Amino acid sequence: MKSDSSQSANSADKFPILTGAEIVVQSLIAEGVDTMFGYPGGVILPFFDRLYDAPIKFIIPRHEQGGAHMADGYARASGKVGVIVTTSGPGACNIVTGLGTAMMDSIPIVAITGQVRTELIGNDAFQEADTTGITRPVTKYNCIVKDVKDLARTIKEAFHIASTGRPGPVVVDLPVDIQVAKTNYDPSVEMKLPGYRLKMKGHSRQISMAAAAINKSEKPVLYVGGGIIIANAGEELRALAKKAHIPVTMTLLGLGSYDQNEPESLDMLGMHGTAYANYAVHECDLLIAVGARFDDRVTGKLKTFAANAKVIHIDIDPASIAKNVRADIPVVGDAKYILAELIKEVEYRERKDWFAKIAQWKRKYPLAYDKKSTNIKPQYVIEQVCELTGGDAIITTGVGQNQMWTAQFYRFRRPRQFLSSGGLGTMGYGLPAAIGAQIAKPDATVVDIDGDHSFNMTMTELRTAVQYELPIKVCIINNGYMGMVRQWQQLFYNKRYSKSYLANPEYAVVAEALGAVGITVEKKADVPKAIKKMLGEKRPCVVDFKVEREENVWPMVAAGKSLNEMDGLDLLESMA
Ligand SMILES: Cc1ncc(C[n+]2csc(CCOP(=O)(O)OP(=O)(O)O)c2C)c(N)n1
Ligand SMILES: [Mg+2]
Repeated sequence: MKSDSSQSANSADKFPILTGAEIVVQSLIAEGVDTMFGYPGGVILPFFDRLYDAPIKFIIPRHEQGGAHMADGYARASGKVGVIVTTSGPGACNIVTGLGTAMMDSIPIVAITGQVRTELIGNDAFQEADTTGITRPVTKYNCIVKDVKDLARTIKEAFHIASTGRPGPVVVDLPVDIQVAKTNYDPSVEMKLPGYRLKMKGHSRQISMAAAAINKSEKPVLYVGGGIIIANAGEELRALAKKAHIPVTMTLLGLGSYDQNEPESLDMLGMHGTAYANYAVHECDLLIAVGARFDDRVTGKLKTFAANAKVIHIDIDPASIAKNVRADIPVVGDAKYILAELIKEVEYRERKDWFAKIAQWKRKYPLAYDKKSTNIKPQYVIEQVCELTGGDAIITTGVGQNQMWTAQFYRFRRPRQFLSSGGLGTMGYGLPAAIGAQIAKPDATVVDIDGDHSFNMTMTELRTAVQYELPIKVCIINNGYMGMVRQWQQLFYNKRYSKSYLANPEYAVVAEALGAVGITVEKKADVPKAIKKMLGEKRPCVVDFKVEREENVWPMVAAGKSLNEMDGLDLLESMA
C-alpha cells in the first residue's frame, strides 16, 4: 500500500468513508475553492453528481478552452488558484491551449480531468486520451490517480504545487472508477513532496552585494516582470524605486506592478516598448531584473542587450537565472522578501544626469499617433477607454496590435489590473479571461480590449457572460485584419498580405443575438459617447470600433535587432 501506511486501522476509522468524488469536493472546499469552471462528460459524471448541491459556484463555458482561460483570468485577477474541470479525451484536449497559456505566464491553475476506467487505460477506449502525456510539457506538474487512497493527498499537493514557488498549472487526471471507489477521508493528510523545495529568502550576502551595486550605480534601471505581481511585491517595488531613486521599466506581464503615472515609470520595454525604456536599458550601467525572464521579445539581440551593465537577477525560479543573459549578482527567492531586505540597505542618489537624459528621451520620443486624423485611430479608442474608466479598470486583451496598443496607451496603476497572454500569445484569451476576472472581482469594471480575429476565436463565450449576468465590456479594435500579421507582411514580406484577412460578422448583431448589448462605431466623434454608454450597461456589452485598417504599432525593434535599433522613431518624433 502506497499511502497512509502509518495510520493504524483504528485511527483510520475516525475518518468518514467517502467516495473519490466526495473526497475531491471536500478537498476543494478545504482549499478554499468557492468558484470553479468546467464542462461535463461521461467519465467525470460521478464528480459532477457530487457538485449538484456542493457550496461551490460553478461556471459552464461554451468550450473548455474558454473555461481554462476563465480560470486563468480568475487566478490573475484574484491571486487565487483557478480551477477547471473537464471530461476525458476531447474535454481534456480542449484545455491544452489554456494550460500552455497559464504555464508560460506562471499562472496557478488546477485542472481536474476525467479519465476512462483504470482497467481500460491504454485500450483506445471511448474518449480516451493520454492526458498526462499530452499535458506534460504545458504543466508545472501532472499525475493520474490510480488509487482512491492517494486522492486527498494528491489534490492537496496539486494546489500546493500550482500556487507556490513559480506558480503554474497542474493537471490531476481522475479515472471514473476512482471517483466511485471509497476510502476514509483524512482532511489533514500530509503531502509527500520530498523533491519539491522552495527557496523564499534569498542569500543575505547576495542581497548585500546587490544593494552595494545599486548604491554605486550612476545609471540603474529596474526591469520588472510578472513575478512582482505574482509575489504581491508591488509595494516593495515602489518603496525601492522611491528610496533608491531608480527608473522602472516593465515587461508586458509586469504592467501594473508600478504606477505608470509616477515619474520613475519608463513604461514597457522590448519589441513594442517605449523608446525611453529601450534606450535606458541599452545604456544603463546596472540592470536590476526582478521576476522577469529575459524573454526574446524583451531583449532583442542578446549579445548587445544591456551590454555595459552589471546584471542583478532576482527570481524565485533558479532555472530562469542566467538562462538567456549572464547574471553578475543572482538572488534566488521570493521578490517580496528580497526587495524588503534590499530596501533596508539602499541609499538615495539623485542621479541628476541619468534622469535628465531619460527626460530628454521622454520628450523627444513619447508614444504618439496622428491625433488629427479623421479616422478612428486604435490608439485613440484605448486612450479614451483609459480616460473614461479613470485608468482603474481591469483590462484583458487579445493578441496582436490590439494588445500592444493597450499596453502602450492604457496607463496601469496597480497589480492585477492588466491580464494578457504574454508568453504563449494566445488569441482568444481576452473574452474568457474577462469573464473569469469579473467573477473574481464582481464590483470592478472589466474591459476586454480585443482584436477582431482574436475575438472570433472564443466569441461564443459571450453567451456565458450573458447567462451569468456578468457586466463585462468588450471593445473590438476592428481593423478587419490579423493586424500584427499584416504589419509584419507589410514590413518584411513586401506588402504581400497573404491570408491575413477574414470576412467578419457584424459584431453588434452577433452580440444582440447572444443576449448582450451591441454597438457599432464608425465615426471618430462617436467614440467617447459609445464608451460611456458601454460603461453604463449592466448587461455584457460589445462595442465594434471600425478603426483605421492599416495602422502600425511603433516603435518596433525588429526580431533579432538591438533595443536601440528601433524603427518608427522619426514618426513618433514628428507627432510628439
Ligand atoms: C491562437 C493563435 N493563432 C495564431 C496566432 C498568430 N497571430 C499573432 S497576432 C495575430 C493576428 C491577430 O489579429 P487580431 O486579433 O485581429 O489583432 P490585431 O493585430 O489586428 O489587433 C495572429 C494570427 C496567435 N498569436 N494565436
Ligand atoms: Mg485585427
